[in-house]
Amino acid sequence: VEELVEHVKSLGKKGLHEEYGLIRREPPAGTFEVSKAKHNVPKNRYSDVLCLDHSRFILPAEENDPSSDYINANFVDGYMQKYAYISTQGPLPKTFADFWRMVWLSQCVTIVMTTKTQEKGRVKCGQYWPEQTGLLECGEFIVTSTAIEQNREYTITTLRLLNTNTSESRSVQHLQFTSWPDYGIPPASGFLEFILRVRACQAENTRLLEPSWQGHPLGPPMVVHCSAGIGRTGTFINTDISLSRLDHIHTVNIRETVRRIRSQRAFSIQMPDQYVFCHLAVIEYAKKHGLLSEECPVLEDSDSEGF
Ligand code: PTR
Ligand code: PTR
Repeated sequence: VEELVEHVKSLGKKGLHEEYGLIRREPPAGTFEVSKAKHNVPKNRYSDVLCLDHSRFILPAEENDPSSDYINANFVDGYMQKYAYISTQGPLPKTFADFWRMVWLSQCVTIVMTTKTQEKGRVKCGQYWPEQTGLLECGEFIVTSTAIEQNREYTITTLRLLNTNTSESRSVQHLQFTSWPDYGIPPASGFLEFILRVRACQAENTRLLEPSWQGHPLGPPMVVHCSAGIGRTGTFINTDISLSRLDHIHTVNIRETVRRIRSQRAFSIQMPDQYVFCHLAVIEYAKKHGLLSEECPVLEDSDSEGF
């Protein structure tokens, strides 16, 4: 961590923005052909946020509709864990059923949402789950909300997902972080608390899964989304990976982690300040866990404005 602090101190906010600029200039790590196919275009929330072919989540195509295998979602590896996350856009009404098919097929038990459904009067994500205790039908699934825990910066909803084709049902936890502005950065301490809650839910829900998961204590992929599934989602995943790495081998490499995430979910981390925030969140965590002294200054006051 000391190295990270030195790096942040020596580059300052401006230098980190430049470092991020270099990462952004690298060409994408593959093609976007399936995203661009005519019948799939309406399934993308943003025409400029497409998903890489090589890492996309492929749904089983329905007979007589080959395009039904597409959803704007990519697998992203975690710290020492392949397929730890599925990084995706905020579902559109016409993709709600596809989203729930993906959750079902991936055996996901934890959904992380880092946006509100509306911000500044604009729709950022569809209401694809029942918000209050209630019920929502999406394709072959019936989603029931059974409990809600409301906190200042996040809300946890317990959902029951019923597959009407097989009559099986599963419990899924939905964790929504509600204090993150689009294109902005969240309050670091609230965000860290949120990540710890997400991890606890994932661990607990994995324990409740069939014995087949017992050799995989980290569990099935977590589905993570915001509006486009790149800015806030990328920042969440980067922070989660960096904290795991810090816990295990006491080092982080944010630049390389961001590059690796982008090689699987293109355009991840959307704003220069989100890149700076990835550093500050790790430093905040290190301070909280006694790996750094609380007083250790990192950015100049003028630099840390807004953090
Ligand atoms: N075309 C959109 C835009 O220009 O705003 C794409 C976009 C939207 C990109 C939101 C990133 C966004 O943020 P996030 O990934 O955090 O939802
Ligand atoms: N609305 C986003 C923007 O204009 O910043 C859309 C976008 C997202 C554009 C990613 C380009 C992007 O690619 P890169 O991150 O490689 O510049």
